[in-house]
Amino acid sequence: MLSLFGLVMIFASCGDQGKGSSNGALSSSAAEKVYVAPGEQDDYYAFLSGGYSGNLTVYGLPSGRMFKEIPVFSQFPTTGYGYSEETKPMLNTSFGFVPWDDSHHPDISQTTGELDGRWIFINGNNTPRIARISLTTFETEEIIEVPNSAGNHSSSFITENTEYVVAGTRFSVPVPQRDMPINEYKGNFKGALSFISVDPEEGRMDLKFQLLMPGFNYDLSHPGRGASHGWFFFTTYNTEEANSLLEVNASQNDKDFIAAINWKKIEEYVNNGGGTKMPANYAHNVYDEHTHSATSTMKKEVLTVDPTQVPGAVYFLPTPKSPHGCDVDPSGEYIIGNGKLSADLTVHSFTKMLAAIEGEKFDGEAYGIPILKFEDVLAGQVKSGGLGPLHTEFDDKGNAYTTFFISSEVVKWKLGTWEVIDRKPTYYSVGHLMIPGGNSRKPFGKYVVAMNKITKDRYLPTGPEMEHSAQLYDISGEKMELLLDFPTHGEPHYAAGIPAELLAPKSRKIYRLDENKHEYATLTTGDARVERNGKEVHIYMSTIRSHFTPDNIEGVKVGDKVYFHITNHEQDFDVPHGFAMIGQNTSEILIMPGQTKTSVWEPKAPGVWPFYCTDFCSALHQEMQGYVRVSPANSDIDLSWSLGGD
Ligand code: K7E
Ligand code: CUA
Repeated sequence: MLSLFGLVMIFASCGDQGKGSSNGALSSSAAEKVYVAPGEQDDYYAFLSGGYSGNLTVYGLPSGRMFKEIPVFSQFPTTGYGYSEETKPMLNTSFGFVPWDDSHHPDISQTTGELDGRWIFINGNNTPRIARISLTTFETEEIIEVPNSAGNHSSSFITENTEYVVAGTRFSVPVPQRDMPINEYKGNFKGALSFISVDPEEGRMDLKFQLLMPGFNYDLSHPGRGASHGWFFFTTYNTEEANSLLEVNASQNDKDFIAAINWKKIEEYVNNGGGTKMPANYAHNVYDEHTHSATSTMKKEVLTVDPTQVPGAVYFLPTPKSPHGCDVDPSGEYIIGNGKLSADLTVHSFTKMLAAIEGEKFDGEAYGIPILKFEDVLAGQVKSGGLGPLHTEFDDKGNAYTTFFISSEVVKWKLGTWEVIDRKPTYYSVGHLMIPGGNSRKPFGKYVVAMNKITKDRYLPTGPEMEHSAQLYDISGEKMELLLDFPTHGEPHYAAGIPAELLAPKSRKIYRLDENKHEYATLTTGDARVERNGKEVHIYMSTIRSHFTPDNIEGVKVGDKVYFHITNHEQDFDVPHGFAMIGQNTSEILIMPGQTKTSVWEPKAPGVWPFYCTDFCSALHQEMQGYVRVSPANSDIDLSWSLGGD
């Protein structure tokens, strides 16, 4: 407690934060602002990345209540995602089945720069992947692997009409991968920035081209918007190209760069036949809502672009002190570099950048890419008084909000005048922050959520590790007001928020049974049956409150591979059934109304083995059970099945 107290004192001493503010939601007015009475609903959805959980969690604002965890890159026994036969292909990669990832940055699809609420994208950092999640079903519909990338961190940000979801590499690596000495990194490794096109109707992703940049670390990125639509901005660090002890060796240069990429120019170049096709091997996994099944296809080629071959497409903007966040304001004019080793924020001007390019006023080049002069592109500097700026978001009134990890605070400042308006402490050590629509032309400036890295004394202790803590501030007034703490799951890095009225009315209630195109669907109970195909046994099973059809099965043998293909005949909202078999080397599955899912079981020993429904679906849920008789491998008992003695 003592050291923590010391920490708080340090935070408080480096600014005027905390002055006159209530420390927490102690006042009744703060309580009223977050109170969502029983039966009432929240105003906003907030989607928080799950970090090392690999998933995405859904919260309501202002209550801070968690509604759902959407499995994305990680197996999830709660629904059977990544365990059911239908969803296993979603986690296929060029490295084989990878049932985990580290997800950082969700971003909601946009039309003309405004949230359209169709999909949300999120990156897998560790085994580079981008996922697309439907915001009607809240299911992961597609995952594309990103070749030639490593630590897919400056991802998954979208352009203002969702033309592209962009995925930049954190680590530069040999491209193509090869066996070479690590200390020959400098000048030889490449940083791939991938532009993945998104089909405007279906949302299908396709890796359109990959820009092979110098071997820096590409940390974060954001799209231009409005006048700067057509450009994309990436922060870099380790422009030193150090390969060891980066905490020292990558902090040598006074300035790293923001890379400004004119993707429209490169798109035109590749549409006219530019670029080099390179052999590759990466997975493209697609889940179909009608077959309720995923397929995985290995892609064998990627179109690469050498930036020096497209004059006028790529420039470097010098940016101090190993910048982390790279944020663009709602107008598209200002590009903010959050130099994490600095106290001040650097704001670049898009208009000045264009003028400097026009005037060809360069300050040398790096690997053939022109470097603009710092003074020529600088719009202003925010003398923040804080330490360790990481990320900036925007409201709809011309204000920006920046998080400071070291001084543990959110600082509100004015775009254009760069003056600091307000600052409030966070508890403790904030990473990203999120304003609904804060990465679009149209932010909804009512709340900001700060996502903190360290929790300490904010909650009852739960052993050595605490869930991370988020904090909700009201930003509708001149001064920010801390309203609420709430725990999060995994490690939320970034988040995306959207008004509830844009999503709630179109949320899917059921899957229609008459649209079920699953290969093994059992559409009527009369279709329920068991078939043998060599050592494979396929059980076509249906469910309705409160039984399985069939529920007694005989003739299965040790050494068989048994597939339970279960179709849920319910057509009511929120009535899934579950399925679990004793000793199964996988998880239970939850089958949504109208859906078919498959669970595999390889019986190990003769006996009579029970299965049951895992989801409390009716008063007689506990009666929802059945048996499979398993006979020795050499038995000659025929397959038979029944329900209620029929
Ligand atoms: Cu700052 Cu991965 Cu966006 Cu975490 S990153 S905080
Ligand atoms: Cu079906 Cu419980």
